[in-house]
Amino acid sequence: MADYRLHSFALSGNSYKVALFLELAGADWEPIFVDYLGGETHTDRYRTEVNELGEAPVLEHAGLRLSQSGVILDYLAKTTGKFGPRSEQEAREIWRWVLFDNHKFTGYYATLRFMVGVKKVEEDAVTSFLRERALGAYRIVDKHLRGQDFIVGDRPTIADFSLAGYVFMPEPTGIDRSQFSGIEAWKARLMALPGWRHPYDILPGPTSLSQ
Ligand SMILES: N[C@@H](CCC(=O)N[C@@H](CS)C(=O)NCC(=O)O)C(=O)O
Repeated sequence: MADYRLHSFALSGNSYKVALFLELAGADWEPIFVDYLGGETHTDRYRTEVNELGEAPVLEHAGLRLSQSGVILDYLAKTTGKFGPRSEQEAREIWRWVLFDNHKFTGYYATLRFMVGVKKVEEDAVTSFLRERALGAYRIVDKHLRGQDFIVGDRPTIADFSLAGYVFMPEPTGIDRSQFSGIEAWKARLMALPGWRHPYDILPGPTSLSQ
């Protein structure tokens, strides 16, 4: 059995945040497929035995079972000594961006992408609201990244991996991401890191509803 076991699935950018860390850290890890599209996260078994929050990712390591990608990334940075803060000030900065990511940058974009890009629902007030909110978050991150190479400090940290959850996902959302030059350049820097892999190459399961 691998050192790290990640309950995850390919369509889940939140799972990718953790998988990307594990790949870049060269960790011994294996994915455990969560059949989200088949309703697994709604089952009593999943909520009792895997995660009472009914979500992926969940990381199993050294007898612990952890959920919430931000908490998992913090745990991994602390226990491996990689991609973490170098000071209290940096630790606060990392949490500031991870929380902004969970609430807005990933939060709105991931929901929009699932509805429009994966489920292909008709455009309505909800998709329009989500797109505006996602665009607002993208503008903020783009401006930040036009001023510096990585989210916090001058090197990749877990803050970058959190914000990177959905930026490589290919599904159309009605947002032209090429307009965000700061984010595009940052994505290229992440892709150049030794060990970088695309989410659909490292996480199990379908990448569309028709698979
Ligand atoms: N803030 C959480 C979000 C996790 C999340 O929403 N995961 C999705 C998959 S990407 C999920 O499992 N959703 C199940 C549901 O909402 O029913 C994190 O960062 O781990």
